Amino acid sequence: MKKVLVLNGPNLNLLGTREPSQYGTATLQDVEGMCRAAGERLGFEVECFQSNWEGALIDKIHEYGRLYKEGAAHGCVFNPGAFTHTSVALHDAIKGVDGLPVIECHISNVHARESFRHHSYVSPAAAGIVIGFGVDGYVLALEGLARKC
Ligand code: CA2
Repeated sequence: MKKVLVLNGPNLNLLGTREPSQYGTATLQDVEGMCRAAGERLGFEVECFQSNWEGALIDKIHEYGRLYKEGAAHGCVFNPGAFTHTSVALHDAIKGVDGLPVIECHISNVHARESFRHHSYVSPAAAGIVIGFGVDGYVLALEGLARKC
């Protein structure tokens, strides 16, 4: 069974504990459970990883780039958190793994928020983008990846 990485960036470990009007009440553990259940339905083995460190996210993308080349991974659903708006390094990491489909996912509609959230360094490197569907967006992104088989 091919692997799919559900990757979450900075502060997403706080999901469900604060700002429920923006991000809802589901915790990261709830989201990861939803993703694993969707993976079972779609025929993927879902691995979940969250880090507040940019380099750890980059290392994980590189690992999945290697797995993708070996035919052992199908893609990645990635919520880069605030690094979305700052990180050329994440853009380069996704471009650098060459081929691994990365679906960028945001819980909130970033375009309806502050202007500094309107630009994404990740979007030009992403295979698809899911924005503003709350935590259901992770499942929608996994379904999108399944259709890219
Ligand atoms: O809407 C999204 O998914 C974001 O990626 C979330 C990031 C934000 O910086 C992006 O602009 C949009 C923030 C994640 C922080 O999550 C928290 C959740 C609960 C309490 C505090 C932070």
